Amino acid sequence: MSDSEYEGSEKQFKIVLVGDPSAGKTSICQRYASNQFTKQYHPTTGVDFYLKRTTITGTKNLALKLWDVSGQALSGRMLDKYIFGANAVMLVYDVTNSNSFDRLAEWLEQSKKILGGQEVAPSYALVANKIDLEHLRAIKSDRHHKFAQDNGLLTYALSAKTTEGVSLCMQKIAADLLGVRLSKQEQEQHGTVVKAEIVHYPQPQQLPRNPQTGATSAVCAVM
Ligand code: G3D
Ligand code: MG
Repeated sequence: MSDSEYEGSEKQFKIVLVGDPSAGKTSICQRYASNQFTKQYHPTTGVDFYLKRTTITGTKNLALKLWDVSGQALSGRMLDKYIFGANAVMLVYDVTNSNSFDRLAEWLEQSKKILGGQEVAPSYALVANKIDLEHLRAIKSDRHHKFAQDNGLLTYALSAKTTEGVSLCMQKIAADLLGVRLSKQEQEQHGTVVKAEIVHYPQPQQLPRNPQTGATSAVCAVM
């Protein structure tokens, strides 16, 4: 069997998400496959599966099978079974958690060991999740890009919470597997515009004006 299967006119790809617990792998799968985001955190045990049907360049029908691997699997015995036959591996980390980034070297090494003998080499993607938490960012983008460059990885940054970048990332990975480029229109279609929240700040109080100096003054009570 080749690296990807045809079922009718539909092409299927196996995409495996790996990375430390809490990096957001399940959230990315749920966001992409069913446009949901839950704040309830249930650690994945073993592996969960998601299926997303999509099209690329308007004509190619794709079934993306997402394998959401438990963060605990790195030290388990089943990792090779989960990763075997993958067309793409997404190395997911949480931008606010430097441990989750540091451990990707090990995830990458294990994945390469398992997939090394494959006829068609899989693609590897470095995925920075939780970019909505910019104020808590622990991994600067230059570290991200250096790791990607050193290891020949595709790179993405996204937020499963706000949806930013999720669909575009998955479509680009799929396009890469097909050996095509997304059209500008597709890039725009899958690039989410994140609406900024409107914050209503309290209006400054009308303070009494000192009739002699013209200055405003406020009374501060120290309790
Ligand atoms: P995992 O599957 O990699 O173990 P999960 O990670 O998808 O279960 O997510 C772990 C926690 O991170 C969850 O929160 C989840 O809501 C949160 N999370 C996932 N993606 C994002 C994101 O893009 N932005 C933010 N702010 N949070 C995210 P809890 O609170 O349940 O631990
Ligand atoms: Mg999970």
